[in-house]
Amino acid sequence: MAPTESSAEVRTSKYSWNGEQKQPHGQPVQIVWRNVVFMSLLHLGAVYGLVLLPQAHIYTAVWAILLHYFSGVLGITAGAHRLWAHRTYKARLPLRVVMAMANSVAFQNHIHEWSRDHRCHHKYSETNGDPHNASRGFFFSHCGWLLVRKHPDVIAKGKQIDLSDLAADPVVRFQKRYYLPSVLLLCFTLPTVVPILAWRESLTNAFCIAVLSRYVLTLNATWLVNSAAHLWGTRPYDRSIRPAENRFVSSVAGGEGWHNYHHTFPFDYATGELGWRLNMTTVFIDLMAWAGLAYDLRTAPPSVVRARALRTGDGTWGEQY
Ligand code: ST9
Ligand code: ZN
Ligand code: ZN
Repeated sequence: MAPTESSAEVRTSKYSWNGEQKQPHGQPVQIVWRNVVFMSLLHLGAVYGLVLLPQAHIYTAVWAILLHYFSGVLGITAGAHRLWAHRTYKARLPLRVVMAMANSVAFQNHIHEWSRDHRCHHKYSETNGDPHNASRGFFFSHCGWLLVRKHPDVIAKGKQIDLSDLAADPVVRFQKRYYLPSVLLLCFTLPTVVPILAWRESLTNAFCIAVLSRYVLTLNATWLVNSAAHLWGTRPYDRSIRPAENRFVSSVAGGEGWHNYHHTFPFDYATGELGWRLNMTTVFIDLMAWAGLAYDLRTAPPSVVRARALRTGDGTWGEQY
């Protein structure tokens, strides 16, 4: 049943759970029940996978962790985020192909859609044009935005964003065209079949641990960047914006929790100024550059970072060293 305007108002409270008043979005919330059911079942299945863990083969757990990092670091942070959404460096064809495959393992929308929404997030941050507008609270920015129809501003503003570079990349076009089959094969089928054939794992263990628990782990690590790292932490580079430096999020999200830095210097491939510290993705990109597969890495000069921190930061710059 489609929710009415008044029922939507009952559902949306005036305050975020950190006590800040939310920005009015002036729209009835239209819940997409298919997504609510899918996400709920997925999370229940993921918990069941954790229950099965003690009786599973140790290799199944190792396999799930490997898939988590492969999809999270290559597919999302180094791939969709730092390469395709922000163009912070360039990558040669073989690396782009592997990262596009890893992106399908992550099943977080294809690269074109992910990058489009992420460019909206940066350009219209914390307004109705931001798909996961954190001024609407923790839950909305974490995963609630995937359970409701988008605010019309997201679509209207998003249409003004230049996506020609994505349309020109044959790897992005191919992955978009064959997205569903690639997800069925790389996110669901192969992760289940490998443990069954290679170390005789049971179908239930393989599917629940290497698919459901692993997928939900990567999703929540990613979502924390949009929720927790937009709420909690210091703001050494720009105190006027919500994104913050969040050590916990950086440790679980491959280095993406240095979010005040990232929103201030979005062109920087390292998304932080602490080098390899809690930043596995920077380690990966540096290794790829060393191997000649990544090049033209862009960074913010230290003098510019320092000047900006002294001018607009909250006074905590330097404390992170
Ligand atoms: C997921 C994404 O989880 C997560 C993104 C996170 C970002 C994090 C960033 C920081 C990086 C951190 C990385 C950490 C990694 C950790 C690693 C650990 C080691 N502009 O969308 P529709 C138009 S996905 C312009 O259906 P509705 C467009 O024409 C999870 N236009 O809107 C579109 O048609 P098309 C799995 C736009 O109907 C049309 O509108 N996936 C824009 O309101 C309709 O679009 C899901 O759960 C725009 N921005 O539905 C799927 N947007 O696409 C969830 C739309 O054909 N999605 N248009 O061009 C849905 O079901 C729906 O999108 C909806 C909205 C229900 C949410
Ligand atoms: Zn970004
Ligand atoms: Zn952000």
